[in-house]
Amino acid sequence: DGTIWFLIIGLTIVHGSNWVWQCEDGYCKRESGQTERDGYSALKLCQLVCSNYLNIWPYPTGAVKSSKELVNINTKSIIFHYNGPTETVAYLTEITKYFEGHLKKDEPFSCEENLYNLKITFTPLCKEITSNLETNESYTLTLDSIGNEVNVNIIAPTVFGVRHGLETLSQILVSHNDDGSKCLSTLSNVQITDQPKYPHRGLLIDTARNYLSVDTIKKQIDGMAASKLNVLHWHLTDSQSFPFVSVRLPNMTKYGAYSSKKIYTPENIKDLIQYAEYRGIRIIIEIDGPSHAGMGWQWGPEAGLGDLAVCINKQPWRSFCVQPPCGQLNPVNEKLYIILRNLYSDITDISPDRRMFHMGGDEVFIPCWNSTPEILKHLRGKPLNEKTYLDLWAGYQRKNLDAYDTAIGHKNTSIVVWTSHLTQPEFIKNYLPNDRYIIQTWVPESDNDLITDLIKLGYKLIVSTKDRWYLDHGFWGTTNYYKWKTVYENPIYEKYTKAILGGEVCMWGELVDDSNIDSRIWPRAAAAAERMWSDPVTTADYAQTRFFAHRERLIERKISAEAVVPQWCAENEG
Ligand code: CP6
Repeated sequence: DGTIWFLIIGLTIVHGSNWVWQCEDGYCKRESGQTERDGYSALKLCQLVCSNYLNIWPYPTGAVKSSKELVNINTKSIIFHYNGPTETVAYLTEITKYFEGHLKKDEPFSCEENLYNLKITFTPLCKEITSNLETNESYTLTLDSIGNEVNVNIIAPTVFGVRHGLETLSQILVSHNDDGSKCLSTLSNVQITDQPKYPHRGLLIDTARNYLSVDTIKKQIDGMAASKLNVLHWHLTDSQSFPFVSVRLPNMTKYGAYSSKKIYTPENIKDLIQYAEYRGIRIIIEIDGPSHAGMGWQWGPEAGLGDLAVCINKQPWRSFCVQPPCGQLNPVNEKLYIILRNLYSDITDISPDRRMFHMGGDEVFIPCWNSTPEILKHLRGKPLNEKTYLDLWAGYQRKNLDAYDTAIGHKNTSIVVWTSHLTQPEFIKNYLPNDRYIIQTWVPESDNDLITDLIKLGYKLIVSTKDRWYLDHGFWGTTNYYKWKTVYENPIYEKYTKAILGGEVCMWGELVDDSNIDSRIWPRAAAAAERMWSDPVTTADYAQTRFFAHRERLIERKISAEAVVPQWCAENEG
């Protein structure tokens, strides 16, 4: 017995052997009087027909048009056509591989009737295969059914747009098996135009508080790709550990890594950069300093270089840093800048063409420097006030930037720093040129003024609203039904100007490692992804049906996204 589709104008009913869903006002409901509870997977199919945005997450910003008619795909007959510059073929071949993985063809489809062959044509117009802030990520997707063929055309300026289009396609190909025969279905006609509102849509991971395996990082990249996030901000080092293997400075991991296995070699990092690029994601590395640096930096004296970092493991910075051991780089040791240059040369060897680099700059604790004899000696004759320490810090930052530019051989990299004392509006313009620096804000939502002041001063911003987009906060607070809504409703659109490049949700690593990071990040990071891609004017309530479906999609892709409601709600409120 196959599945029968009833199509009535204005009311769509999706029928299987034991279940009936009907679409009313954009929502799928169980047909009244039905007592059989089984049939959850068919809900997806009803929602594809019923939901305004075809259950796509994040929802497209351009037109979405579709028929209400479902067709079944012959999974044994999926063909790809590459219709663009030869430089793009390798990239496109790679994206088709994981697209086919998402279809789970290894679990055989038993659907046999009225099968359509699927032909997918990719047309990227440009040959570039690396992305940056200017990359055009738009695409158009058209799907038509003719005879026994479903023809999909994805046309885009870049392979990155094509990839987004293929991601969208994978979201409107729904596999379901409630009536005993597993089918892959889609709509008979679809037209979508789409492009993101913000060019920088990021997730921060922190591999210094707790080590994350390469596979765990790849899993986060998979979740990002599913949600059209495009920047992985890798907070690679911090006070607690230094897992980055510097070829020029092997002491960094010898002293800094948690173990000889908890490290990232240049090969690991190159592999991750490539893996991410094939998923539309650029990796931005952060080496935090002058604060948030401790373990890994202890070997200066023994090498005759003096103290590279100070205050390591000292009171009262133990309590300030929440966890020991702490430390700060020693700005008055000129050898420090040679070490930094070598570190940057290693990073350049790994990724020579990167356009953005993160230098941290957060949470410098003046009393650390203010109690270090070597630094006090250096400042002799100057008043020991805030201005003097900010000048010292700014001097560090200037030499740090020089070290970086020397290592990479040009001055074209955009440098990101966190908001800090140094980025206060009254100081920043003297210290950080706005054509070199991008500021990442982590102030709470209530601190609008800082954001508008920085924009007035000509800075470009990345927004990480602390009380909404710090994913560890949701954990410190109570678990509740609104966790994802808090993330979703971050109103960055209210401040939308060309100065806001986008944002990042942050997964600080103190309380996560391989064992629990998936569920701490997902599906909430996807809520932020829709904010940054679509910038919806509607509240989370309007998105929840699709959000629950996206969470299921992440689970299907083996990302352990946490439950956001009882299944009952997904069945009855959606
Ligand atoms: N680590 C680093 C952190 C934080 C920052 N930088 C942080 C600070 C306050 C909160 C959460 C995280 N753990 N390097 C600040 C940017 Cl509430």
